[in-house]
Amino acid sequence: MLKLYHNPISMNSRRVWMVLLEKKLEFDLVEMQLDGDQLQPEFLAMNPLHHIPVLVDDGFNVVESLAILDYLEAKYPHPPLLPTDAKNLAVVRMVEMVTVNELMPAMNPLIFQMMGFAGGEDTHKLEQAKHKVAIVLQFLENLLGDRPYFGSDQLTLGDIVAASAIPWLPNLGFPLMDYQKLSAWTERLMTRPSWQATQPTPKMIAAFKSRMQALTAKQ
Ligand SMILES: N[C@@H](CCC(=O)N[C@@H](CS)C(=O)NCC(=O)O)C(=O)O
Repeated sequence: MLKLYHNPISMNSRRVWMVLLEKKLEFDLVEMQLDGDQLQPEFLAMNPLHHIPVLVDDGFNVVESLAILDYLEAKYPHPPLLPTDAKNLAVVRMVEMVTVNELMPAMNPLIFQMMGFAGGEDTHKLEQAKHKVAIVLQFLENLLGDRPYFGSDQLTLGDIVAASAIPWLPNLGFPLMDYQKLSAWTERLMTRPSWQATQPTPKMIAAFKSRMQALTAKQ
């Protein structure tokens, strides 16, 4: 049985969880609190970098969310979540990489500010972050074009990776109405059972927020 070590608030874990659901695989979820449990020897033995998500498949440990998605796609190819055409595949990979390498790091200071974590009040950093988010959103809007999903008429890994981040943006001061295609795409994603089943509740967000406030205040 597949086992996913995750936390329900983690965007990096959520994309793996969504793919498991989209592929209708059977799996167990192990919820990590990230309050130090990720530093325990049993967890470090699976991932010495102490990050979730970790997927365990029959004794094989896979770390790094994008590597996990590729593993799942290769091992469980139905339904396919990667296009084969060169340009469409490039679009999917661009969305994955730009989300993880550009958008999410830019969202971090905004999340820190929203959550009231220590260090979330650096105005210069916040302005830079907002500028970067706006550039990424316009880039993704153009990349989506008139198709329902990134690089495809069907859901792809690109959509799932972007979906783990973009729907948070209205809470961070980026209403998506300036990006009409992305806004319609977000609505489309939100109707999917895999999105709905993995959406953290306000109670989970509040619990995570107070845990992190306590942790960041200690540092
Ligand atoms: N590049 C990694 C990032 C994973 C990551 O940053 N996970 C965070 C939660 S979202 C984590 O485990 N933080 C706890 C820690 O690093 O100790 C991936 O995509 O899987």
